[in-house]
Amino acid sequence: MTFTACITGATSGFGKATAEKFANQGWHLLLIGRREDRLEALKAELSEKTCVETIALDVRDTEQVISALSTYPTTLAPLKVLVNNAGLALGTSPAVECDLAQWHQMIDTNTKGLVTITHTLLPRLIEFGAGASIFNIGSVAGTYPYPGGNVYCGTKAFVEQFSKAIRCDLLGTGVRVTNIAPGMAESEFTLVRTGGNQQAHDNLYEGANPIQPEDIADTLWWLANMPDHLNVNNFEIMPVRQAWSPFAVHREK
Ligand code: NDP
Ligand code: 8X3
Repeated sequence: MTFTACITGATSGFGKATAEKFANQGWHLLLIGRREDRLEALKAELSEKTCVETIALDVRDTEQVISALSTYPTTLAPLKVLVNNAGLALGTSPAVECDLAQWHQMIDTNTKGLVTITHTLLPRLIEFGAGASIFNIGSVAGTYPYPGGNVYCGTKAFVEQFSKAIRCDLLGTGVRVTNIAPGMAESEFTLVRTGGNQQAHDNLYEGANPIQPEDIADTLWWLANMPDHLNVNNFEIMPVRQAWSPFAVHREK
């Protein structure tokens, strides 16, 4: 039997790698992102292997999300997996120096957008029943705060708690929910966060052997294929070369 995965943020990084992974395994895909040219290029690449539909939209646009997803493409198999991956960090400044518009964009994308997509597609996942999965891409930033993480950390804490809370509501439906919390991963994430600073990107990942998007795609594939009676609540994954620091202490002289 063929299934469909809906992946938000499919134009780059984790989302693109996950689309490729699931397509290689014969799944149908419903791909979402803002950059239409990239969606079309991915569709052209993957359509040789499977059935792909794309929707160019901004997950922050609630009306557009509801309208675009209100009719499910007839070409696609039943929806079994939703990967809520679209998200971003903007800036690394201390809170008082941050741009409020960037804070709002992170909240609107990482939390409000994720909630809108989930609310819109939830009836289809419940209809599928046992074995359906929602994979919410959180972050280690949702658990471990760091300087300059401010609102980004807050949005990812929301993703974790929302994931656990809707599990309570979905009890009895068979639908699974997992918060995936990756650490340092090499994608376009740092370029986006720094406004295109290639040097910052290179410096961050140099010598760190970071997570690659394909690692997350493999993880999601493994989770999607777990026996139906199991739910991984929280999946935290870091590069071996990344760990925690001691608490910072400000000492008065
Ligand atoms: P990328 O920047 O490579 O990918 C982000 C994706 O999100 C893009 O496809 C982008 O597409 C999409 N996106 C961003 N804003 C919107 C929007 N408003 N509407 C629709 N799509 C949007 O980064 P990653 O692959 O690394 O990030 C994927 C997720 O993983 C994010 O939620 C991120 O917070 C999380 N994460 C990343 C880590 C890392 O170190 N890289 C670690 C832990 C978590 P487009 O611009 O075309 O809309
Ligand atoms: C991305 C990982 O550590 O840059 O979510 O916040 S981190």
